Amino acid sequence: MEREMKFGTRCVHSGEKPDPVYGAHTTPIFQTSTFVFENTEQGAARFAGEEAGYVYTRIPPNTPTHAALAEKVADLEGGEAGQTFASGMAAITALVLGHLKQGDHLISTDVVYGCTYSLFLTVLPRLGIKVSFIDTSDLDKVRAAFKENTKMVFLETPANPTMTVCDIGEIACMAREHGALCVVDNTFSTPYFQKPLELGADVSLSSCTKYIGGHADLLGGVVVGSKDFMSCLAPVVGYTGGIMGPHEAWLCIRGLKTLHLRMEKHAENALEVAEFLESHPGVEWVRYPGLPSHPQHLIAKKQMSGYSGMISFGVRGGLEAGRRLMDSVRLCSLAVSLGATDTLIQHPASMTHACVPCEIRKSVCITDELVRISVGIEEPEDIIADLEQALEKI
Ligand code: LCS
Repeated sequence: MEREMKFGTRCVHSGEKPDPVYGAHTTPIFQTSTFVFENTEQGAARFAGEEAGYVYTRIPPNTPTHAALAEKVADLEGGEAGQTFASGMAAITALVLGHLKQGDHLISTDVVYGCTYSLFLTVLPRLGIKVSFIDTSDLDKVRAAFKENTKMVFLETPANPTMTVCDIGEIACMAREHGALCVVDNTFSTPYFQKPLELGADVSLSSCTKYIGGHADLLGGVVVGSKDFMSCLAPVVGYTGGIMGPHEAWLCIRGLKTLHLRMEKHAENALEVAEFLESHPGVEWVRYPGLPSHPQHLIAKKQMSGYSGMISFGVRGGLEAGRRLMDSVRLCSLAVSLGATDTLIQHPASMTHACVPCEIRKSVCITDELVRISVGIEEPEDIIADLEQALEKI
């Protein structure tokens, strides 16, 4: 049996081979909207799905650049096939529109990225799809939420921005018993630290805008699942058209070549920053899955091989003190998004999760004092020194 290469080697090599025409070592950017057929018979066969090949960039497999990226991410996630999208939200939209229909029921983690929340809260009900937002860290609540028409369970773990962790394996098992698809938003962990499909989920998706691209210079999304599931999703991709640009696909391929190195450094730095914050008298509480004080630390330890670079915390003095902190940082950037080489700090209640109704935010602990930090790959002493001087100003 052929030996499986280690994860870091697969980050560099999976999905890629030298260009068959000119021998270019790196995967070329196929900056084209259409592909030339040899004759009408071939064109018809490609459209009928009787012959594999490229047709038009909106239609999967899009271009060879997209195909290489999809294959690389699918391999890293341990899945059979992947599909790239224009953004994480385009991926989530195609997934729910492709799988759910009027009369279906969706169970979602009650703390998810703000736009995911709004999509589920405002758009799906208009299409006759009912959504239950559940604290998925409580398995009894998840068990009680299933209905006869539950067709999908959508988990975000660790959750944006509270860092709540839920047990993917246990919930995937429940979903299977009820004939529902288990989807995990793996954006915060990446397949380097967490492999939802190996834990039993059916689909793993990520916003490539974050750690996969890794450098805060692109928007993208990706979905990975079985070949059968992805071939059902493919027509919806063509119909909805939220396609990644070829240049972004190429940037993601380049970003992924260092995923293993970046994630190690993000996690190493984040632990140091979390420990610093936890010991600082100006900080009231810290949530980082790698700290023993995290309420689901043991579940995180069971299903993640590392804890990534995201931390949330509350400053003593509440919202006003938090604002002063965020307005005083110098090295860290006051910006939304996450998973960049650079450290980013932001205020979810007024920024990424401002679209979540206030009473719902409060009920799921996205409190006004919560500050979220995406720890970059700078040297940790410098990040800590910046936070220390900003904390002096609160
Ligand atoms: N899933 C998660 C967990 C996210 O954090 C985001 C974006 C998305 C999906 C959507 O991805 P996008 O469409 O932006 O590629 N999260 C953001 C955040 O926390 N700040 O800005 C965007």
